[in-house]
Amino acid sequence: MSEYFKNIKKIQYEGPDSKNDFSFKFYNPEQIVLGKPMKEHLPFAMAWWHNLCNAGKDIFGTDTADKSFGAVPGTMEHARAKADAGFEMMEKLGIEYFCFHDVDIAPEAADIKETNGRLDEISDYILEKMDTTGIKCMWGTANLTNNLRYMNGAASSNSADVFCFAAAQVKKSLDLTVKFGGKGYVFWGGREGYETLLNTDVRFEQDNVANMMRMAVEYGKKIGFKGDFYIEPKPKEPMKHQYDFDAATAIGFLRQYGLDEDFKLNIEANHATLAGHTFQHDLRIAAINGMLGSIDANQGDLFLGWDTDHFSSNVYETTLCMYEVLKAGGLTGGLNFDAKNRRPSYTKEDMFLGFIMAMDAFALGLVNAARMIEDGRIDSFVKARYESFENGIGADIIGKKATLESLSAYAENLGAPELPGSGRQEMLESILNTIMFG
Ligand code: XUL
Ligand code: CO
Repeated sequence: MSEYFKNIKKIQYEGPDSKNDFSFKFYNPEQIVLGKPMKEHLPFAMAWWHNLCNAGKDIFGTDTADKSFGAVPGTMEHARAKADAGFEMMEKLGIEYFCFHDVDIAPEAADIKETNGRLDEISDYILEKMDTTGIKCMWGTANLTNNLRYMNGAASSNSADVFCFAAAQVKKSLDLTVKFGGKGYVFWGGREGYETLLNTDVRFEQDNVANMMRMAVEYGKKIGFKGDFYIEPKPKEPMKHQYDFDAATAIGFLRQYGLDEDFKLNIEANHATLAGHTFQHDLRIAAINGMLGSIDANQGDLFLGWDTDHFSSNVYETTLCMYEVLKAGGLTGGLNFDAKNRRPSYTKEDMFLGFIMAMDAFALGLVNAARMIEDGRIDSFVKARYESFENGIGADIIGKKATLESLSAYAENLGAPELPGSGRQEMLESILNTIMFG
């Protein structure tokens, strides 16, 4: 087995004064934050698809990066070379998990039986590498978007045969996830949505998406899957409208179909911003509903209307993300870098530099979030803001002792209410800046 990244050694923590680009400035895996090592707060994962498959193609131009890893693309030799390169990178970066789609790890054949044979073969190979390195699987999923047959959706397709193919891929991907001891299984509804309501029965399609998920839960139980199922919300792209629009929509869907006990959410930063929310908003909505399971850690470009999957560099975003994670008591999954280099950053070195930058950005975010919690000013401001509900009429409302009549009588006696108190947004933003840079 050859070494692909020969000129890159294991990436070490050297601190913020280091001028070595191939070192961590802030990610110090053993540093204790709120009582436990940074690496336990930040279970990072490598996304097989972006890191080992995507080579920079866009609709106006071809690949810029060489992801052949010395083999002919589309062959099983290439599949093994990708695994070798991926494990070498994870080891050198100190990344302990990976996430994968079925088609990322072995090339799809024309016949699904043959594809499954290839998946058996490559998963044996990957399992051996997991054993020797200690690297684990965070989550698996099925790619139900690329193949032509999914042009009208997979579980939401108008074709029963296509639904069956999707089911077969979900089954195999769950088998692989269990084989790898994965912590979770993701449903990202890539083409589960519509282009026009003129040809779409939304009720029918949503029922069928839930049908597929219910079957996955049942099959998971049969084969001993102990992890979480996750929905990864996204509002659009590739479809004009996708059914799992955002966290709130996905939670409503799961509750409607009685799937909320078996599913949590995998929140992706760039998907939240495409839905017109902040990353923190979708994390908070998932968290307050007990459904914050895992995170696709990336960043979007707010000037563009599509999923750009940048490596995260925005420390405000990583700080507020880690603030939500810490307050939620952690994740059942982790932080999967569903991120890719920009097209002109096409070298092997760039592959490492993207991860180094993003791992540092999350380390900074973690430290800042811990400081926000230890500082306590933001938390106590929020608590004090609602203190009129702690006793008197407010407590009656919370305790469900009030009625519209009793509240109306109270209001009549009140004269004019006091104004509700300043929101102090600027003061709070200043506190945040002081915590981050003080
Ligand atoms: C697509 C996306 C996917 C999922 C897994 O926008 O985020 O890569 O994370 O299918
Ligand atoms: Co994603």
